[in-house]
Amino acid sequence: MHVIHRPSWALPEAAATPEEVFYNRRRFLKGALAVGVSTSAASVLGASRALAAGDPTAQYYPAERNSAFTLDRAITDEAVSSTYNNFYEFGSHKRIASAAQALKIRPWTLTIDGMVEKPQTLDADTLIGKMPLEERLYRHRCVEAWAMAVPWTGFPLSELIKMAAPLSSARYIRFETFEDATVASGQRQFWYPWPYVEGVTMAEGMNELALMVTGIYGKPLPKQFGAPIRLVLPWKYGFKSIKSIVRITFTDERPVSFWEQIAASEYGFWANVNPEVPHPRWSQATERLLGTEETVPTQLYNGYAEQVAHLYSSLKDEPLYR
Ligand SMILES: Nc1nc2c(c(=O)[nH]1)N[C@H]1C(S)=C(S)[C@@H](COP(=O)(O)O)O[C@H]1N2
Ligand SMILES: [Mo]
Repeated sequence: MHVIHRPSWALPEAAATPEEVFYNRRRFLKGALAVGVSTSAASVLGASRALAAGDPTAQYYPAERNSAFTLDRAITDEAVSSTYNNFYEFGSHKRIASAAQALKIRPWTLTIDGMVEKPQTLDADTLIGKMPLEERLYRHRCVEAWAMAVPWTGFPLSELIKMAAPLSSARYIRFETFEDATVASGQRQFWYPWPYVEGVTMAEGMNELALMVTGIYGKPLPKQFGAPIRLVLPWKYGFKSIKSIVRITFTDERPVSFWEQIAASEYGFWANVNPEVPHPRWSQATERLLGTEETVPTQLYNGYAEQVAHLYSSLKDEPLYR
């Protein structure tokens, strides 16, 4: 097989060019608007548009794309990715988008607690307004061997960590999803260990790739993608990228995730993508690109080895790839 030594994320991304042009054009139009009318009139316009949509964060989109993150494949069609989602709170199948609209995302509070100097409870809209939003093109690889590539908008998890000021005793970050069986019918399936929980080490959380996501396709995050705020860890299997977060806890105990509680031998804590380590019930060598007929080889750390492999060099005895 032909081996490309440059990491694939650094390859020029011909396939995404039409999207790039589209976003740049929208930014240009926004700029033109600001020049054409006075600043205050422009901000009033922006505010009223956001108000019309009932979303005070709408004014922040589209955010500037960070060109450091490129792809080796086309961006997945929004119509495909927004109707094929894993979000077990709304059902154990992929067609949960309409059921997820029942989720009430405003007001939404996010609690930061545990081993931190600054425990706090934040309003999600306020947090989003404070953070440096940017757009990044990331691959996403589900453990079920389907994959997509999307433009997420968000801010580095490291910014939130700095804001929380963790104590030196904190070793892990535990994330928890909302729990409300009156809107999320999946949570009436009592055999699942609700709420959905995930976790990372402090070093993983500080890695530049770890992104707190608030938007996608240049817009605020639709509910089925995990509004109003979720985590995205592109080098790990998708189940680590927990949606609709309400609590972030700094701890010295390794969190036991939702899927680890269900089947620890199949879904572990680390869950780094590796084509050579099969899932106990299927191969991870290739992946199916959503919205296409294509199957492509899976890449070590989902193509992000250059940024994350060093995190694991002293952990060789751990089951890093499931
Ligand atoms: N709270 C919560 N987060 C979740 C899930 C879930 O069921 N509940 N599914 C995970 C899985 S398995 C995947 S592949 C991704 C899917 O994200 P997407 O629907 O935005 O593609 O979300 C992850 N985050
Ligand atoms: Mo997944």
